[in-house]
Amino acid sequence: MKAFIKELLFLTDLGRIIMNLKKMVGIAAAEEVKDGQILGLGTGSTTNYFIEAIGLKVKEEEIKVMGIPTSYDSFLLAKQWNIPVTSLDEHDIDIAVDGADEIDPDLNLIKGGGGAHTLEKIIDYAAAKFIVIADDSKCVDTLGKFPVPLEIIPESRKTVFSAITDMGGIPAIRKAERKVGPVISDNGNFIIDAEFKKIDNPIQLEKDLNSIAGVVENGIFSQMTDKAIIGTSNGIKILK
Ligand code: ABF
Repeated sequence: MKAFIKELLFLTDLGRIIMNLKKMVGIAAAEEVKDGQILGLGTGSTTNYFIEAIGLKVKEEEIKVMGIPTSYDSFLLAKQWNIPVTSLDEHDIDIAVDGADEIDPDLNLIKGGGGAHTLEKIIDYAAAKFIVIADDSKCVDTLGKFPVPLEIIPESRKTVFSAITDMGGIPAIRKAERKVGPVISDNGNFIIDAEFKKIDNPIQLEKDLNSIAGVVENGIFSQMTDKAIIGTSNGIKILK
């Protein structure tokens, strides 16, 4: 708690508000979890609050759950909170909880700002129930302002770029901050970002991008979200 208060002191007013909204939705999603469930553990700063809230439930309420992490980051956080970790080989997922970069009114998403969207998609899509959590800055009328992340096989860069350009997108290799070279995914591939500006048909674009040879997975998640828990300055809004 002390650390949380200290963290707040260093944030701008807007940063503090968004952080509180993220925490609020992380806790709200954790309240939906029941003893004995298998959880998909998403990635990102919002989902981190969900994982922490589950960790507290494991510690204080002694609930027995298991998590299937969507990245090394969520794996490490789950371990830190003593949440037992399992895999899709061994268990089916009851609920997956994950963040998003953009959410449209039909609950289509853009994800992958953290570069973990391939495993996120495998785990989120496999869950009996997929809940997305976010602050309301992520809600948009139409997807596309946020570029679509794609994980690609490094050798396919040139041909993938030209296919994306033919589809009206502007692709760019994601560069690592504070480090030379491209971002490398948990699976050892390149992450690229493709700007489409306005995506009128996310269902079709999700399929089209995955049909390009060399694309491992793209960050459009269409028609798979069961529920969105959105943090607003007036409290929590539920979209279904
Ligand atoms: C992951 O984290 C992503 O797929 C999405 O890119 C991002 C959202 O980040 P944050 O919760 O930090 O805003 O869920």
